[in-house]
Amino acid sequence: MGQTLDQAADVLDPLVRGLAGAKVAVLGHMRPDGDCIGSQTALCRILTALGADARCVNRHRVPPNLVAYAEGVRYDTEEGFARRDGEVAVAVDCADLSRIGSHLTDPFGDLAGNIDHHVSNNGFAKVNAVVEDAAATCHVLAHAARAKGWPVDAATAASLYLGIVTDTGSFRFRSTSPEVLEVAADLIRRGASPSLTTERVFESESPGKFLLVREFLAGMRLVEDGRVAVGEIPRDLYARTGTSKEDKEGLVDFPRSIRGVDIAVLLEEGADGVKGSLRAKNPELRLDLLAAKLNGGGHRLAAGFNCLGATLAGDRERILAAVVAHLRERAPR
Ligand SMILES: [Mn+2]
Repeated sequence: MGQTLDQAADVLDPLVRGLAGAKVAVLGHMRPDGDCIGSQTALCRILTALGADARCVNRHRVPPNLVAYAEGVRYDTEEGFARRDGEVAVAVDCADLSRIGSHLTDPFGDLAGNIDHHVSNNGFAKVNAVVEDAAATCHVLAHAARAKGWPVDAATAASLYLGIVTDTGSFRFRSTSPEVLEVAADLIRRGASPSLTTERVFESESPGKFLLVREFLAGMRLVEDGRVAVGEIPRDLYARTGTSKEDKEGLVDFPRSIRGVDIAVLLEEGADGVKGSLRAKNPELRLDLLAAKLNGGGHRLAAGFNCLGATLAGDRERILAAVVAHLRERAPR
């Protein structure tokens, strides 16, 4: 799957306009991030403005620092979820159906749409708009909105801007192209606020987050001659610091930011296993392929995996060995 932004807009325009009058569930991935919430709420508003009866549905709630972006939009979680009569579903920012959860996807059968930018997306819906080169799913949507004249009010612009800011690391990552900045400029003209976004998203941390970061940094270590940096979230850390999984956002940037580190690894231990986040600066390292070896997927520079039944004590060395072997294979020194 690989479309350009223009091709995606051409495919999306008849889908989005064709949903006027229909009941639509805009599905996002579990544990939603800024791009997921941004694209869910933006598409929901656009569909509503075009005459659809749309709502957002996600396994998990809106993270507290992103609640403002869902204001005025119906957002339902898995609890008590039921498909409405005749309702169709469109997925945003989901590499595959498992990221949404079968409880939410099964009632729909085939999904009507799939809007995404993950390189591993296999095109699971009837209409697929997957732009691997896009900086964010919100980038795909913002480009289509501009190209096709979809209604974008200030709240929609703020949501689209949110996804672009978070997925580009505040316009720092490789995906930050002139085109991304032009789309972002257009969203600011339509009412998105860079300073308000920063304040809401990056400067609204809980006091517990500070304790979490302190412990996370204390446990960080370098392996493979400093080419791999690893940080861990042991099973009891959230409880000890009064935080939750939602506070994990941004932690992986610490190992990523060290000079000489090729691959940053965040290992999070939960009741059902160890989840991993991978980050790199060189796309040749193909973290999507590394994650696939560990039951995961994602992008070349940012990927994740899930080792079911694993523990940090029992499996960290095995996981790190896989990371190191991949690094040596892709970029020997
Ligand atoms: Mn995304």
